[in-house]
Amino acid sequence: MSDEVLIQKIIKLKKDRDAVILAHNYQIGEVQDIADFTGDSLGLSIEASRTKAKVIVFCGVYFMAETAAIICPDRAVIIPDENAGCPMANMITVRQLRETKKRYPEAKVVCYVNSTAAVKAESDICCTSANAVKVVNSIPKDEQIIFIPDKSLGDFVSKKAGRSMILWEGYCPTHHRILAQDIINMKKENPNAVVIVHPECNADVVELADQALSTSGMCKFARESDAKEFIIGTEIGLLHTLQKENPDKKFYPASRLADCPNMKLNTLEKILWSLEDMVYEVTVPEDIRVKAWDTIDKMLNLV
Ligand code: CIZ
Ligand code: SF4
Repeated sequence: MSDEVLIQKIIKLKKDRDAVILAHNYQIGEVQDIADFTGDSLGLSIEASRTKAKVIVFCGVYFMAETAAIICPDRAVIIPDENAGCPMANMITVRQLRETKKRYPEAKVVCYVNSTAAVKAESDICCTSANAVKVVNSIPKDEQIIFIPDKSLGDFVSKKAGRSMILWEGYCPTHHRILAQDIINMKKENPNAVVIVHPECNADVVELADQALSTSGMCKFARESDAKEFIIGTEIGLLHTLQKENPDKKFYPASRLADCPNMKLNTLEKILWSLEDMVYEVTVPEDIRVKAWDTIDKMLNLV
């Protein structure tokens, strides 16, 4: 089936099913182009809660679809490929978190949105890469913080907020593929380009950048900046969004190896199949959903 036929079939079925398609900024271009909304994981879930559609097709990784299921309990949330997990989110289990909390009973747990619903339910407050510094600053200075699961974002926030935290040893394998030497080489080749990287990158990469921003922050920065060229240190799917939104500017990937295989599991064919068969439905048990919602809601009240 050609892409054109696939697209027409998806558009028709989307209407019949009363569905909305959400695509994360790291999805392949064709998937982003067919989506009703593109954005970061939290922005997409909030967008979903505002639409009246009965079905949410979440093109992203599993924790993102879970976040939509937590925020929109009255809709059916489906993910085109149920194997699209996030290795970083899976680097901490509920049992490990409970053990850690026992060792530091007074500490507050700040969990990055890249975490499972069950881990969110065991945490005090959620954060995204766009609001992590604000969330951490909202906790009184004399209180200890356990930051999970991303040690790189944790280290970045710890430096920005000027306080030490207990960091879980998780990381994003895709962002860690971007090396400091890549930034040095790219800067030499493109001396006029502004370097923007994601705080999930290693600290030595972040140190060489002009800006360290979330994906939504990168989109805003690129839109508002007078610069014409940018070196982008994040998952390469974002280049599609940036180029589409700023056709007169140039975007270079810091490393072409920053390609998340999990994000790339969703394809046009799988979107069509998921709408045909209403698979794979993502549900969160109600007791976990309520607790995880509370963790997310505390963040939303702050920002
Ligand atoms: O929250 C998201 O969508 C992620 C994983 C990254 C970002 O910076 O937007
Ligand atoms: Fe997880 Fe990294 Fe892939 Fe995002 S890019 S889904 S954090 S592995």
